[in-house]
Amino acid sequence: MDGETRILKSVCRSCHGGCGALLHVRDGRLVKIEGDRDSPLSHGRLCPIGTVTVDLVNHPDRLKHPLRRVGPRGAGEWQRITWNQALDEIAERLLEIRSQHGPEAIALGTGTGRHHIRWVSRFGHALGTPNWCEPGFAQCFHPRVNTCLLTFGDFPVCDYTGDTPPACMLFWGHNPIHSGPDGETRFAVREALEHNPKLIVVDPRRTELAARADVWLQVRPGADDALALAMLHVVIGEQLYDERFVRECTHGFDALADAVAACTPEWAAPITWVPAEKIRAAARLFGRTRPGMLEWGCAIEHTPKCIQTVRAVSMLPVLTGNVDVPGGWVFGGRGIGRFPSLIENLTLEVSAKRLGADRFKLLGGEGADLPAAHIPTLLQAMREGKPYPVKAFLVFGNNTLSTYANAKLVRESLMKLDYMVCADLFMTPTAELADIVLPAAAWPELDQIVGLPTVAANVVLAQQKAVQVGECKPDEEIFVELARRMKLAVGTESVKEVLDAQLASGGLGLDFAALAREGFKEAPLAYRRYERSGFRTPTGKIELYSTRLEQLGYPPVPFYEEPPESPLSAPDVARDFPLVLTTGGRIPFYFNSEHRQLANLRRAYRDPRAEIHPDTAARFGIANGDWMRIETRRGGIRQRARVTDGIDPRVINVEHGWWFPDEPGPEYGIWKANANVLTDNAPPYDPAMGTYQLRALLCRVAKAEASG
Ligand SMILES: Nc1nc2c(c(=O)[nH]1)N[C@H]1C(S)=C(S)[C@@H](COP(=O)(O)OP(=O)(O)OC[C@H]3O[C@@H](n4cnc5c(=O)[nH]c(N)nc54)[C@H](O)[C@@H]3O)O[C@H]1N2
Ligand SMILES: Nc1nc2c(c(=O)[nH]1)N[C@H]1C(S)=C(S)[C@@H](COP(=O)(O)OP(=O)(O)OC[C@H]3O[C@@H](n4cnc5c(=O)[nH]c(N)nc54)[C@H](O)[C@@H]3O)O[C@H]1N2
Ligand code: SF4
Ligand SMILES: [Mo]
Repeated sequence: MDGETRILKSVCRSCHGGCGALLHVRDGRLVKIEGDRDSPLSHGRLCPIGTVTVDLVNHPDRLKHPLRRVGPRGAGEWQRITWNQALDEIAERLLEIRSQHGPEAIALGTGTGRHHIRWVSRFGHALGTPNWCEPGFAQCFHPRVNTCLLTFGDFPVCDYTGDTPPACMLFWGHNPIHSGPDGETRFAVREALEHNPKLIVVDPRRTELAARADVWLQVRPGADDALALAMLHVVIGEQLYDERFVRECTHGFDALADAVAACTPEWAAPITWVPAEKIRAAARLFGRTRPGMLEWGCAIEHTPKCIQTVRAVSMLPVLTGNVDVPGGWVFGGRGIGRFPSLIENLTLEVSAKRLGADRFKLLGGEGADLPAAHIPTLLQAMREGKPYPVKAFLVFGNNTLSTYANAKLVRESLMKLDYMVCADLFMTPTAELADIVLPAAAWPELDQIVGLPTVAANVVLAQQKAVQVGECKPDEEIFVELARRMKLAVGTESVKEVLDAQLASGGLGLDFAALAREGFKEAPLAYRRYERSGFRTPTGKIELYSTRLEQLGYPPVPFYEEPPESPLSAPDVARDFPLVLTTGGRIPFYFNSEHRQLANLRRAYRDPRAEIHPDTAARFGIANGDWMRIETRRGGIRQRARVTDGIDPRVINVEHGWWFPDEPGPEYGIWKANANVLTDNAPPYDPAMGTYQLRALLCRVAKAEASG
């Protein structure tokens, strides 16, 4: 009715998502958002990004209808077309490329934790290609997930929804106060902090958490493995471990004890830049204060030794018996059910063609939970046609030029494609390289089920369509329509049918319409399930010595290895690039490369900032707020100097995700401040996961002449 306001319960997905949201709709328009106090996860709170959802949805620059390129690729000349024209053309071109070059010549890309992420690989599997990718996959969360599935048989998360708060919290390469990382985690962390637990923070920067920590370990970027091994050395050497839990529930304790025998805090100090007594203090505090939680983040997944670092860090809660106990690490209940990934549609022969699968078995092969292609190998296939040509790339929700390592080489690779499609909310420097651009629906414009893997492991929520904007379509629907037009044998069911089937297999006893009415449903959380059923690993125990990794051909026990471009491993490079670079620490106003269009957020946080110590700044004549040039062997960018003694004089931290939608297209300033001009996608990679170098690199700085 005209003028009447409807309020719909939904779930914010402006980041990975999870915060309960009430969407106010009047005359078919989103007019207000507020936090849903009934939400079991966020209790009515929203972060700055969630708060401006109305501006996001109604932004004048939203893509509102499909576009076809008319000029040369990347020239920024576009013509409006209808959905029918766009979908018919895409279907036809994909069928053509598939029949000429094989289905594996079509690759799909997406972004982190999107509502539609699993639909991207599903559509790929339906059309017969094993090549889909996501820039965080080898570097974000999945290394932790895949490693834990192999060595714990499940993925442990922090117990925030139970009755027992943690007595000790260890934050490792993770700043959830800013990052979430599954939105509502930031609020759960704050609630846990109200109980005044002991705090240990491993971070090269003095974050808000580090500032209030009992022990702050200011680690050299990329030296986390040495630090974790030294802490394990102390926990074992000083018998701070839970003897019963270790004996009954773990496999390979003696092998681990042997591996860390030489890793004394004195050995680790010069490697990690953390004094030995601090390493001891942290290990003792974590060993003696129960229950303890580990909150870990993507910082340990941004170097090529990611899996061994993840393994080493994960053993701290294990040895101290903080697994599957109230207030510790728990295994969430599952209510969301199995997503029909259609992976069974790929024959073994086709799966074996997944780029990188032969080498990186935890990313793309038999050790992977949801196998994905290796990005540097995929880009090489685009550029050089080796090991076989990749001709088409369909990007559903990723700003490839911004978030893939070595952005200049990424552009060169994309320019070699025969056919590129981009679905996004806004025109981006990446979408400008496409043949067809599709207007995607934002989260308040679609139905989905939300069952996040961290805090919300035992909660399933409904995201509901509140409004329609222009001709925007949910990504899920685009896939269904393409599958139908291509006359694929599978993947043609409606979105509603898939959501209902997924809920049915989760066993909560309700379909999507019922979930949407109720808002959310909690599955019961049980502790110490292992006492009845053991762990789902070959030995039935948590594998400190991993039999599965050994079987896959990877080292079964963690060890220390220098990052490839560090002052210790590459002293020749360090002569010209003497500072250690880390990138990407999250800021609360933007999600990766997004939201720079939103005036309210830009007012709060106008420019990119790079952190530098006052001594280093003085050495190069840089003052707080100056534009500073940061260079690596790959290239140079500018960010504004944030001069702070919260960072080591030898370290520089740059923000990632920056481009400037307010500057002229088709580049929108993508080369000015983009952290990934600095990063590297060349080998070496993590041998199991294919991870490349986003952090722990070498750089130099200088004062920049003008803002540019
Ligand atoms: N507001 C907001 N929220 C986000 C995102 C966003 O862009 N904005 N991004 C989302 C995504 S994709 C992810 S993966 C998560 C990431 O969120 P987190 O996992 O919290 O990761 P970061 O904030 O990138 O880095 C965490 C901390 O690691 C530190 N660090 C840097 N290098 C190293 C190192 O070598 N070792 C150690 N131990 N620490 C290091 C940084 O200083 C930073 O404080 O956040 C998600 N949530
Ligand atoms: N140097 C450096 N690089 C990094 C990182 C770092 O720390 N340092 N972090 C890495 C990590 S952990 C990650 S996860 C990746 C993140 O990489 P991505 O998750 O791919 O993030 P973006 O590249 O910002 O792409 C998101 C795009 O999706 C669009 N979008 C938003 N919602 C929708 C939707 O519903 N549908 C569609 N079709 N589009 C939508 C947005 O407008 C935006 O253009 O970046 C990685 N890159
Ligand atoms: S934390 Fe994420 S889910 Fe929560 S309000 Fe912010 S953007 Fe939305
Ligand atoms: Mo990520």
